[in-house]
Order: sequence, then structure tokens, then C-alpha cells
Amino acid sequence: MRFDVLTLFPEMFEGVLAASILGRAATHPADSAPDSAPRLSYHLTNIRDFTVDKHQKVDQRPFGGGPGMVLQCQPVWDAVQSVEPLDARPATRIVMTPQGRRLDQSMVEELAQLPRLLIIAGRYEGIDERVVERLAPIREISIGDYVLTGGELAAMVLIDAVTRLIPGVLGDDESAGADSFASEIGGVLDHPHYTRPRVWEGMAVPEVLISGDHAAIEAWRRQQAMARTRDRRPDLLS
Ligand code: 4GM
Repeated sequence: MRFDVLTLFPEMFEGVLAASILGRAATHPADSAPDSAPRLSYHLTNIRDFTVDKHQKVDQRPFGGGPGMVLQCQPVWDAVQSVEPLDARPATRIVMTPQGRRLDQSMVEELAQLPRLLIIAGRYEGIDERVVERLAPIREISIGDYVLTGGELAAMVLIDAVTRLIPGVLGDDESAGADSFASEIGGVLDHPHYTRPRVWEGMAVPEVLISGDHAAIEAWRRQQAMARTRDRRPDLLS
């Protein structure tokens, strides 16, 4: 999987990608030969590098009035045209916007099957609608019903959620294995988790978890997951 990110703040991504499991997966691909290309790569492009404005501006006040500024078409269009030919794999274009379709785990799974995602992270009040229209087909995606100062954090959320599903990205200890598989796609919340010590501050771990009775543990976890879902997210059951 190749990710291209078009942003006015590439430095926001550098720390996150370098420090995390995501960066490790791109730098030390788990199962590729020593000099083969990583199966996972991130490529950051600064939209401002494509401005033709003498003061490097990429935004203007909105036609029709109103607060804030709008990201102009030209630098966004030219950045996309410049980046897409850098790899032969076809890019699925994505723009992060609160007006987009809401990201959920089933959309994440669908995106994880694709060879290349090109993500535009806008700033200001938004992006000139004409460039979004001209970039069709493009998927407008929102990470939730709230407004951020820019699309960068939204893009990082999407990248994290997609990357962890790519085979070989997570180590055995981190892997979304058989246990969490059901909760990732089955539409119920996960069961609670416990680790050592058996008693902490007078609070004991549920007895069944140290019983060694695997069938009983499974049944208890299923029951806990259902009870939590009914309590906290009844919408997932209807
Ligand atoms: C408006 C249009 C995404 C605002 C394009 C981006 C929230 C989300 C922005 C934009 C954003 C979200 C920047 N805020 N809920 N702000 O996914 O890029």
C-alpha cells in the first residue's frame, strides 16, 4: 500500500509516522527481502510548493462573503497532477472533510484492499468546490461529526486505521487476531481486558479468567461484550 498525503503541514505527519508502529512497518517491512521495496510507504507533499502566487499564498476569501478563507483550486490540482504519476499503481483519491461520509471499520477494511490512497488534507473553512468536482472520482470522508482546524489529524486517523489491517504491519503481540476479529467486524464492543497483577489495590481480576476453562472464558467474554454494547452502544444492535 502506498499513501500519498497532500497537506500544507507535512511536518505534522513526520513525528507520528517516525515514532509509531506505522513508521516501523514502512521502514522495517516484516517479510520483504533485504533490498526489496517496502510494501508500505508514505509520501508527503506540501501543497504550498505548487502555488504560483508571488507571496506563496494558497487561500483566498470566500466569494459571497463569510468568515475564514478557502483553499484555492490551482495548487491542489497541480499537486495531484504532480504526485499521481510518481507510481504506476492507480490512486484512490480521498479528501478529509466534515461533509464526507463517516469513516467506520467496514470502510477502513474496504480501503485496506486498495493499492494506493491519495489523501488531501485541507485547511481553512474548506477547499474550493470546483477542484473537488474536477478530481472526481474522489471519496469525501469524515472521521466524525466535529470540525478540526485542518484535515491532517483526520488523515492520520484514517492512515492509522487502514495501516494496521495490512498483513505484516502489526507484530504477533499487537496483531488484531482471532479474538478481536469478531468485535472489529461483528458490530459489538470488545470485552474488558485484564493483566497482572491478579490483585491491584484490593481489586481482583474476574475469577473465570484465571480458571483455565477456555470455554467458560469465551462465554464470559461474549456475555460482557453484549452487556457493554447494550449499555453503551445500543445503536449497534438495532
Ligand atoms: C472543511 C473542508 C475533516 C474543513 C475541508 C477536516 C474535520 C474533519 C476542513 C477540510 C476538518 C473530519 C478541515 N475537520 N471530521 N477540517 O473528518 O479539510
